[in-house]
Amino acid sequence: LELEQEIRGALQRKEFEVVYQVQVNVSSGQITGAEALLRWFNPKLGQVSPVEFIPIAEQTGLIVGIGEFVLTQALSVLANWQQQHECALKMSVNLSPRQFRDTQLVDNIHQALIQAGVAANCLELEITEGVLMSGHSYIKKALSALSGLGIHLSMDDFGTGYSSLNYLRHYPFDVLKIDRSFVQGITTESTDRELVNAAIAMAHSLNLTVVAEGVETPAQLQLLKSLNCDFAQGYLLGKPCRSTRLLALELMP
Ligand code: G
Ligand code: G
Ligand code: MN
Ligand code: NA
Repeated sequence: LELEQEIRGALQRKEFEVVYQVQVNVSSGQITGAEALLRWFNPKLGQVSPVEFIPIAEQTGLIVGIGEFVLTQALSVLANWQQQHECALKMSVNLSPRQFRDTQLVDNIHQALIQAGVAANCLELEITEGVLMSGHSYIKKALSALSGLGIHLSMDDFGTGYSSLNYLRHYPFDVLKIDRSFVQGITTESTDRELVNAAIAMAHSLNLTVVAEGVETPAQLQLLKSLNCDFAQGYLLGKPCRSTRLLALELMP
């Protein structure tokens, strides 16, 4: 309850910040985009992890305002980043289930793109199985509408859920993000390596691109390259950083 009270005022007090973790083309090593990740620093509670406060923000509906904040920040940073490099860099933003109950979600995202002057196909929305699990028809409608605008949809944490394959059949995904728990094991566990290999092959046969999450070692990156993984993200390539740092990065390795 204390957490809920603090979340209520956090937007007004400007305690939220968005940080950015780069995504890299595995074969060229070039930075192609970033994932926006929310951070909260509260004077009383200190740094609070999204794992702790996002579920509460979801239950209370506060995630709607917070989500709008993240999207606005991320698109504004993306516009600057693209202008600076004169190239179509991409931005990934996480969406949580409760945000889909907002009937204005699709309109708001569309307006935010126009406001920022960013092309729809440079925005990627990361969806977890939790979003799809309810099977509500309005979720399917919203995802189709977002896809129709040209926005890319990415299945986050792939491999950890119960029926990710079934969701790939029924929703217009463009990107598959392999969960870092699989990536961690690829150089030591042959099972993990084979699962990642199969996931990449399957994704490619469905015309999806693949992002490997949580890449921490050069050996993991090398192996992902041999498996034809398209993009990688993780501490090896860059920890989440502030926008000022992101804008100062060289894109080429
Ligand atoms: O970066 P970090 O390890 O703190 O992220 C923890 C979890 O919080 C991840 O699962 C991530 O997807 C989620 N998360 C981070 N930022 C956002 C956000 O802006 N919106 C939502 N819905 N989830 C986020
Ligand atoms: O669940 P999602 O993939 O949206 O969230 C990404 C989470 O993973 C964030 O909390 C981010 O800080 C964390 N993360 C990013 N790169 C790495 C990594 O290389 N290793 C580990 N252990 N965590 C990472
Ligand atoms: Mn994510
Ligand atoms: Na993930």
